[in-house]
Amino acid sequence: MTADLSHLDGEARRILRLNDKGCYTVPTAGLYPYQWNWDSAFAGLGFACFDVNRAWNELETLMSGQWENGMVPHILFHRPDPGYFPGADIWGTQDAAGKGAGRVASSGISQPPVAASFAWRIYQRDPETGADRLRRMFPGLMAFHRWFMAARAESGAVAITHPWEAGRDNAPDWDAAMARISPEGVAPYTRRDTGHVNPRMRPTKEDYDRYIWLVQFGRERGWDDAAIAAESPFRVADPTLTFTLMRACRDLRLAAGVLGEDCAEIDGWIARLEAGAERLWNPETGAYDSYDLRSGELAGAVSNASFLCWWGGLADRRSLPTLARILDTARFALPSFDPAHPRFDPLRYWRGPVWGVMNMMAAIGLAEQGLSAEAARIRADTAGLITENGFAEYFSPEDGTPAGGATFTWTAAIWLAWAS
Ligand code: 9WN
Repeated sequence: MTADLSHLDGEARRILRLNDKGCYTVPTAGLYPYQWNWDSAFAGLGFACFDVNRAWNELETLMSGQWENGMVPHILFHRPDPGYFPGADIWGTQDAAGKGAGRVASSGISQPPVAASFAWRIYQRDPETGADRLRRMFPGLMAFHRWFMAARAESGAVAITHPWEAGRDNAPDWDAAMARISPEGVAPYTRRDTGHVNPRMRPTKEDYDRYIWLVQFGRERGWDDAAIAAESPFRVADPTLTFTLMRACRDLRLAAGVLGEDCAEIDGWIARLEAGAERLWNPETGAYDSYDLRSGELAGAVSNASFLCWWGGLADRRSLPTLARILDTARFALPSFDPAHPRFDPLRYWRGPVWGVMNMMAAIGLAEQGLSAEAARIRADTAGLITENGFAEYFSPEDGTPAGGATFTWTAAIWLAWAS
């Protein structure tokens, strides 16, 4: 007999409403009091399950923060809040080269571009009323992808200029690149995150010193993409950005089809990304990896982003044995880092814990490639983690311990849209 989990649907809707600030949603109150880029797109996907109009509003507010150069920032600081560090004053983007006048205060980097993918899904829920909203959003989404291809995809794969850009802040993927930074000249600062959640579950001080050093580095260059690309010691091609952009381009292409728009430019991006992704293939780990553009080395990191290749649309089975090994080792799939690696840490953020949003993308991609057993396992584990432990930010892959923030928007969203 299947258990009745409908009360969890109600709880998930309640969490989305709780974190709803009117026309945007915060990831969770306290710890993350602003609008984050990919969290917001997931929120839209969740809202689409019961309020399609609100879903479009979410994405429209996100796109309202788009810079003149096409970038959609990773944080929009709609209202100042002392509970989060670093705030708008530290990012100092008001005079940024690519921003344009009169824009909402924001960070100076982006995040995994899932917006087009979820706009497409929201549209599919209600094509009749959605066509108009999709049409109005289409040019902004095109500009966003064009910016990524021009500003971050010089290797074919998509690079991050800051660990926060991958959305996987302290993943071991960046350890070598981060170790090259000596964080001298970082102005004194006080972290706020460790006042909200157990420091054991967060990045270390060594990480934070470098995060802030990189923010200062970008600010000193007026957030000029070319200067940062030329001069920064940190530039790593990343599977999260590469595969989410690849997928978002495919979804944007579908949107272009129904809107009667030309697809040639998008086709060119997809071809470049497919060729570039090969640079991320690591034959030694048998999985997609991160590639340090400064040292020319692969990180040797098997992460949950490694398994976004199918979400990206690649019909590539080379990493299936590695996925099988990970699924055999982890009690709960998918850990964000290989449990067999000495750097695995079941509770420290992106160095081990399970993240529902990554699971959703990995499992949908697997199912689309006909790999239904793996997809079902990841979905069942995600549903079990939420059912047993609530709508936490992330979970231990060893025993399901809920970690990070509670009443988390994107966990509620993926429950409604996929896991339930
Ligand atoms: C920095 C909001 C965000 C997510 C990221 C996650 C975490 C921020 C932080 O929270 O990052 O952007 O301060 O820790 O790593 O993926 O978008 O939920």
